[in-house]
Amino acid sequence: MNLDQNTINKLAEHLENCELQAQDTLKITDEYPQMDWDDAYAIQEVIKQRKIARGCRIVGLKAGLTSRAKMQQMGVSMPVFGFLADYFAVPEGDAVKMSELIHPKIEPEIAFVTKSVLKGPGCHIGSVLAATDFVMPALEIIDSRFRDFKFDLKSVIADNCSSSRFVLGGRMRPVEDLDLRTLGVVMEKNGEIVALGAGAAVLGHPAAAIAMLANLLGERGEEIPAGTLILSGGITEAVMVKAGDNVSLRIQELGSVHVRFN
Ligand code: 0L1
Ligand code: MG
Repeated sequence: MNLDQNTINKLAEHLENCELQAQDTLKITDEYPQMDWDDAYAIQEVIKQRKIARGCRIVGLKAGLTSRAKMQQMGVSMPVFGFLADYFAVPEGDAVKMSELIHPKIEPEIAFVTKSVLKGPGCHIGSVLAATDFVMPALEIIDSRFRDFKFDLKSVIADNCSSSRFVLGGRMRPVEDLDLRTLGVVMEKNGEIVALGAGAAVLGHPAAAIAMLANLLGERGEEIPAGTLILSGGITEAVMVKAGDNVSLRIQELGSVHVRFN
């Protein structure tokens, strides 16, 4: 690690305040070019602990930048991982308040819920499927705190991977009789199709994103407990939203989920 604990705490406080006050900021590697991957995850961890200290519950994990479309959109080359706090959850069909966000985008995802512990190293698609209770459609609303989306991967990780809101809906389906790679995905905004894809867009198989996350946590001696909700990453590019927009996602075999913006 290249940053001391005071700097990590200061950056975590700054980024979290930007999130809570819907204020943008410059990417933090501008001021701290020496920041390394461990520093970035350490800043994210302090943000998580600040939320817990204020009484928030951590309700899940997320993988981000797991599809080629998203990597190309953001000009980056590897997935990132973050956490989901309780107030990120928006009930299906409810409205997201634009006044609480900076410049949100929305993306279609497959959410996993585990039924047994996943612990890396050595996790693979098979171990993830065996540990999965069910999958369901999810819309993730990301809201990078970095001005004009000018960031690099380390700054994104520190910023909890742009996590902001998510919506779950549709059907909870066990994975035994599903091929997640070939499930068709259609996202509509105001009745127009804005994104199309299939599960395989996420690293060849959405469970591969969960395996990567388990292996990354395993390197730190951590595991994914049974009953964990995990967003496996955007299947298509993320789409900008504004007040008045209605977005719906349909995933073959898994049903649909909707959200509004006001
Ligand atoms: O969920 C994600 O794919 C994280 C995206 C992070 C970068 C961005 O804000 O687009
Ligand atoms: Mg995402």
